Amino acid sequence: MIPTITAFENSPDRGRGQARDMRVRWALEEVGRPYNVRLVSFEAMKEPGHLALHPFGQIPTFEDGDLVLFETGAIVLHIAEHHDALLPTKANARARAIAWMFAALNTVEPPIVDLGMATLLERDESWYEERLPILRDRVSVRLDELSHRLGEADWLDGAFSAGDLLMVTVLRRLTASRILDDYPNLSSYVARGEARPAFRRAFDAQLAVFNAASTGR
Ligand code: GTB
Repeated sequence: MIPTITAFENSPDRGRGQARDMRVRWALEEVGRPYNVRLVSFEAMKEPGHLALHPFGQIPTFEDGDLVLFETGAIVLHIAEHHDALLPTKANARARAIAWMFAALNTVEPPIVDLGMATLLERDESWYEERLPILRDRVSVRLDELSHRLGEADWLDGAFSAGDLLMVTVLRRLTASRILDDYPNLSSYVARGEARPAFRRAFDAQLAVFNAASTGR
C-alpha cells in the first residue's frame, strides 16, 4: 500500500522546504517508502472533504489504507515505528529518541514559530520593535541549551533518529533570520541533516511542486 500525503498546491515558502509536509516526505524517504502527494489549495483545505482528514484544515495529512493521520509529530512517529531507520530498537534509546521528537515540537519550535509569525504578520504593529528582542531572546535561550547539549556530537543521542529529523526541520525555520550563525555546532547539525540523501530527495520533490506551479502561472 502506498500512502498519500497532502501538501500545499502553492506553497508560501516558495519551495524552500519550510512547509511541514517536508518532515513527512523526509521521513518516508529515510525509510525508503514511496508515497503519493495530493496537492491542496488554501480553499480546499477548509472544505469538508479535507476537514474530514484534518480537523484544523491544515497540511500535511497522511492516508495509509484505513489509517488517516494529521500532526507531523504523530505521522513521523507512525512512520518511524514501522521501520528501524528512524528509531533505535533498544527500548531506552527508543524512548529517548521519542523524547527528542517531543522536544523539537513542544519546546524548541514554539518560540521559533512565535518569532516567525511576528516577523511575518506583526511588522506594522506599534509594539513590534519592542516585542522583537523579547521573542529573539526566547529563541536564544532554547538555542543556547540545545547547542550546549549537542556539543560536538553529530546527532542528539547516538545515531540519526526521528528526533533529529524533526529538530533539523524546526531549526531550518531560522534560516532567513541568520540567528543560527551564532551557533556553529547547530549550523553544522542542520547542514548534516540537509546533506542526507533522503533530505535532498524530499526537498527536490517539494521544490518540483513549486516550480511546476510557477511555470503554470
Ligand atoms: N501542528 C501541525 C503539524 O505539525 O502538522 C501544524 C500544521 C501546520 O501548521 N500546517 C500549515 C498549514 O496548513 C502548513 S506548514 N497552514 C494553513 C492553515 O493553517 O490554514 C506551516 C508553514 C507554512 C508556511 C511556511 N512558509 O511559508 O515558510 C512555513 C510553515
